[in-house]
Amino acid sequence: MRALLDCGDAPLMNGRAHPTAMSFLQSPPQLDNQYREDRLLVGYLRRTVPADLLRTLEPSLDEMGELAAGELYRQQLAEVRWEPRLERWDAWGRRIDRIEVTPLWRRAEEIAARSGLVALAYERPHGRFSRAYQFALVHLFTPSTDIYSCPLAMTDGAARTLVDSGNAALIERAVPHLTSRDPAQFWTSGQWMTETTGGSDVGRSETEARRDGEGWRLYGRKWFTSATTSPMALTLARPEGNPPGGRGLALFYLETRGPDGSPDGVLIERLKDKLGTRKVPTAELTLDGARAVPVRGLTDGVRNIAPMLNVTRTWNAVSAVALMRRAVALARDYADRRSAFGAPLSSKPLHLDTLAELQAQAEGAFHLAFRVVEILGAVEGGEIDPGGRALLRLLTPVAKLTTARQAVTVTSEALEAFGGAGYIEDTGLPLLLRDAQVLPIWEGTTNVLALDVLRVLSDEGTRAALEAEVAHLVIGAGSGEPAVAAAAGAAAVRSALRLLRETAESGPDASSAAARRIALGIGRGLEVLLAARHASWALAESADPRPLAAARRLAWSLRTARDEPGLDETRVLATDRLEEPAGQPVEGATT
Ligand code: MFK
Repeated sequence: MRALLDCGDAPLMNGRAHPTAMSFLQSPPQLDNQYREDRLLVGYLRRTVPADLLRTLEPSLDEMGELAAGELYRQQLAEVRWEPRLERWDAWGRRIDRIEVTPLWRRAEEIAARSGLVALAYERPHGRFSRAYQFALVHLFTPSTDIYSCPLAMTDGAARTLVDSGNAALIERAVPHLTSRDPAQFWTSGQWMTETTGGSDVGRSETEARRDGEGWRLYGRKWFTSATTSPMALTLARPEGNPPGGRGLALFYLETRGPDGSPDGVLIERLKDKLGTRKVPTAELTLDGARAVPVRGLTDGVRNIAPMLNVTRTWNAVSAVALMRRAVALARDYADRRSAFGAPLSSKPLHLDTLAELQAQAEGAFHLAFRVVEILGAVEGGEIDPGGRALLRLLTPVAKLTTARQAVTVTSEALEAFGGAGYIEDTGLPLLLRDAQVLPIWEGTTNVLALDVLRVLSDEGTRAALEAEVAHLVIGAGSGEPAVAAAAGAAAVRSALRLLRETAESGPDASSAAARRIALGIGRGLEVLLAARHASWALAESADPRPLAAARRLAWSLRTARDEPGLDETRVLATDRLEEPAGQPVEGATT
């Protein structure tokens, strides 16, 4: 006790040392540079991006990785209890409807603009690789910025929709802001679709568009509007006299504030009290004569907003992957710091098995999401045939629904890897699960997207494009162990297509009841195929066994492969460390 009292900073209580001075304190998990220590992201970029181009991109990836692990992560933890605030009135009774976002959100906007997190997709400085570069940065940025990826996703979607619409006046007015790298000029966009009638059956929307001289004004109520701080939004409304249903809706552009900065017919009623994404200022709005401009004709609003949905669904998939990666990085670091029953968690076979499973799931999801990103980049550059377009249309909802469900499972399990600490708010860990839980819901629930997949698969050309993709990936996986895993992935996709055929014969009810199994079967099968192809490359390139361990584990989880993962490969995947430097390229692998 004397020694404790002598040591300068031991806290004193009534002359006695505070009990915490003597008791055990667990060190919290830490993050290293999120680019440099992301073996999967680095490997993926090395495999897919030309080496000389990657060398020019790496400094910015490295910088984002450093920010994400350092300053932004520290700020995120410091602000864990902060939330946006709505001020509806000023001191003198004027309606102002201002939302104050958190300091981290303000900082995230600036970093996003300067880093070109939206702009890159439109500047296309690296051709078809621009999308992969953009989403690699997004992958690093997302987990440390409290779902600021939400307004960015909608901004990217709005830019795509406006550019595709051919509406020259709106393109000239808004796109330079949406794609600006200057934070003072940069605008984010809202995507206001959901009304009290629901978020899935959008065709029932009640908002009316009324002519006002040469222009239009909107009247109605929007029930969930994400990130309601944006200066503009794309939204749906039914022009007077139009028929019911999605066809009778039109897509409108509006700006949320008048020239003097006051609310322009857009009233914010309240912020939503949500389970997660609590830093995202989601609001209920009344549109009371908001001035709006039709984007593309006065009908077919749902079809016309679809380009936005497809872009935001891609962001959703990348965000799911990014949250999983963060959860696994923290759990893995913690396994080395946390000792129980006399040894670190990282030495316990069952804990390693859990970590390996999380890593494998995150790895499969990464490949699926980034496959969509690759095809999107190629399609936007006009570099791909109609089969590629069909594949993109199919894989976008497949990736969104598959990765979103995985994100909930992986983040939940990762919290458990911290025991009780994972359940305590100011560790910052519960945020991962609560934020992940929105991913299967917004931008179309799992079931709504599964039905979309079913619709797309009714096209023979799309089914042929999927078969071609499977065949291409099987070849890419080469021979040996990667080929065995790839065969399991191919079998899963084909079995989903068989289920589609069989249920179609029994009628529409049977196929729609099976839609989720079909869509997830395709998603999980493709994840294995993509992971197997990457494994084959990694073995050939550097004899790195980790991607193969992930592919084999994913294949095993499809239950089409018979042999269980071995303990050695469990260890290597769980710790994501190679004890020995990589050896010789492995026979049977491809480059
Ligand atoms: C963190 C990253 C992500 C952040 C995002 C954050 C923002 C979140 C905010 C939101 O959640 S905004 C709300 C998102 N809402 C949705 O995603 C709606 C979900 N519901 C659906 O997707 C429904 O299936 C749908 C609204 C499309 C159903 O409406 P309808 O009126 O029954 O439309 P229908 O008949 O299915 O489709 C109309 C046309 O659009 C058809 O073409 P045709 O007119 O030529 O026949 C469809 O083929 C076409 N279409 C539908 N979805 C499409 C599409 N075309 C291309 N791509 C799609 N995805």
